[in-house]
Amino acid sequence: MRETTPATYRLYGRKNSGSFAVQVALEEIGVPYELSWVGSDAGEVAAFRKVNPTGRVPALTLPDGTSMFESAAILIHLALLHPEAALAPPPGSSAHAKFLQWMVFLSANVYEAALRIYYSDRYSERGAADAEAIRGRGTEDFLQFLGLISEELGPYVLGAGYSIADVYLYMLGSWYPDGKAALYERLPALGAHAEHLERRRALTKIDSEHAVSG
Ligand SMILES: N[C@@H](CCC(=O)N[C@@H](CS)C(=O)NCC(=O)O)C(=O)O
Repeated sequence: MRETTPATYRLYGRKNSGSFAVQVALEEIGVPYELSWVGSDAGEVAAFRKVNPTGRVPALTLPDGTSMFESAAILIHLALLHPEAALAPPPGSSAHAKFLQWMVFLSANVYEAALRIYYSDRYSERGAADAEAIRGRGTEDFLQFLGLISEELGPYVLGAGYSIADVYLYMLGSWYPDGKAALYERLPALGAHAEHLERRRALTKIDSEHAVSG
């Protein structure tokens, strides 16, 4: 009989980064995975570009050896591949359409605004000279986009039903520069949402490992 090594996922991440939501998804699915923390120094990032040419985390190597990046794409793929984990409504349903809508909204708007906050000097040829203004506008946009989704919570992103979009939202909110408590004061619906999520074992486990700031 042929011996095979059990195929596993390999998640490339960094503390306080977008790998948080992917790690929670893998925990909720209950599949084996290995974790590679990618350091920020130039040599490590250069080596990591073989896995993800953008040099950014998260990236996920699938059990067949394929590597993929973009946090929303990874989460959607995992949700579709592991329907038993109920990370998303059934594909083709209207609820799944809303799931896709919010996943892309969070990635294209909230995550993007967070990058302007944390990498503000990259957004102008003048570098650090314009960073404060860029950070300020990024923070305003971040709050505006979160405000928009917070009005839809009931208590979850999709209403009564939990999905991995909730973990994605929770993670992004935790990046608010003044901390989670200040964000929840501004947007109480997000605070109530976080209380629901903090009852989930996988999330609290990874929250303590990542020590997401806030
Ligand atoms: N659109 C990408 C953004 C990924 C991204 O920018 N990740 C940040 C950490 S949260 C990163 O790797 N930053 C390092 C850098 O840009 O040098 C995604 O959703 O995965």
